Amino acid sequence: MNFAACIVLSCACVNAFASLTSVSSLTPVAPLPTMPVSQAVATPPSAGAAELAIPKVQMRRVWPKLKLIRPVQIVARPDRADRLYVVEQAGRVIEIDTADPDNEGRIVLDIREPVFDKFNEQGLLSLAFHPKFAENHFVYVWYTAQKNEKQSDREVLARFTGNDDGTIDPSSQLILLEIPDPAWNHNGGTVLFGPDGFLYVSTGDGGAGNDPWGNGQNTNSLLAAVLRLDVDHPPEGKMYGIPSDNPFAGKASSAPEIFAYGLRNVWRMSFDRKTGELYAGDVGQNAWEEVDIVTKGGNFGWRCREGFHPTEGVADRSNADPKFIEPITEYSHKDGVSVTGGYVYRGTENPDLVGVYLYADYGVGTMWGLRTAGGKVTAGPTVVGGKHGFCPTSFGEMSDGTLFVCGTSSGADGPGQIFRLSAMK
Ligand SMILES: [Ca+2]
Ligand SMILES: [Ca+2]
Repeated sequence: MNFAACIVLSCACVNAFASLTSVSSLTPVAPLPTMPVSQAVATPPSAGAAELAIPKVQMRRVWPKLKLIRPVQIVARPDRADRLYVVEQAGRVIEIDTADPDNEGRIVLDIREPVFDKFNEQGLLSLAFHPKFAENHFVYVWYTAQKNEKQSDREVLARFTGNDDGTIDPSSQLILLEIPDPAWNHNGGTVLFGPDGFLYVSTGDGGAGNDPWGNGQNTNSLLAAVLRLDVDHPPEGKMYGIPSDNPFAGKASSAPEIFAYGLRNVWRMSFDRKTGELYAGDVGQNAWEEVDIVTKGGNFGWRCREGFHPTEGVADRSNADPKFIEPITEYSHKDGVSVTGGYVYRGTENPDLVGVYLYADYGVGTMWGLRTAGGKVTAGPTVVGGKHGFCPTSFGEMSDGTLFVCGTSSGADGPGQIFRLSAMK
């Protein structure tokens, strides 16, 4: 690993790179592509062209008085339509009063200890509110922790409990799961609840390059996977339950927590609130960034496959088994370096945008849109916009479907910013 290269790469490596030298020549402020990225999967639209059009997207800066340091996620508080929580990578959570355009935010959680964020992809990476947060005040977080005298470096899933005033008690931590982590990079990760009420976690393949530990195709490993846990019904002596229809539930040969695997480093994933489909941006290695619709029991190909291609430099890449589920789309490292998965727009203010899945590249700031039906792309992907010099770390969705994107300007350590997204008129 080349940590020095990572620091020099001020923008282009928060969530991505096994082989930093291969991307060190990329500048995070490369011009946005003006043409749609060529794709192998676009199916001719069968409905009317107007219906399937993908509008350009406008980004409007909101809450400019917030002083955010490396914001990595925006999450809507389920019991308050006027509150968003922003996750900072170092381990703080900032609450925004969305009704106040001059809001300066309020720190509602600070767990910079025990979070360990020495290297670029480490830190507090994700937060999810329990669907019944109004009743139980539970939030779930995913972070990296440093080794101590008893434990190795690890990825941690923990629950914290909030107070009536919206703050979250840092002393309320209950650790649900710890996964030993062999390298500083590829730590996932998103935590979120599905429409089924289960908690989904993307873990990352552990790190280094070419998945040297073979976690991607090892169904005994919790790494390189999306896990699905029943946090509401832990059996006696356990921290969580296993949904009975998890693909490996009750099978001794594999980890019952796994929902899907063969995923290199799903940094951001989301459910389409209409269809229930789980969209994931799986960060590529040196060549291809991909978007997947993650299905139960699916094997998404890593480390044998990168995008629609055999992984360069991997000996077992010829093992391109039909069991591998290909992405729904990809883009090459000519057009970006690290995919930030987004959301399908389901708001009401932008009718032209309804049904469009938006995603972006962290390194170059380009934003794309596409439509799908039946798990296949039916329109796009097409470049819908983005912002030159802005590094989008995450999209966020309010309860009414309004979408935001957060990230940093002028590199990973530049000022944190939030933009509201709308269809260009
Ligand atoms: Ca790791
Ligand atoms: Ca794949």
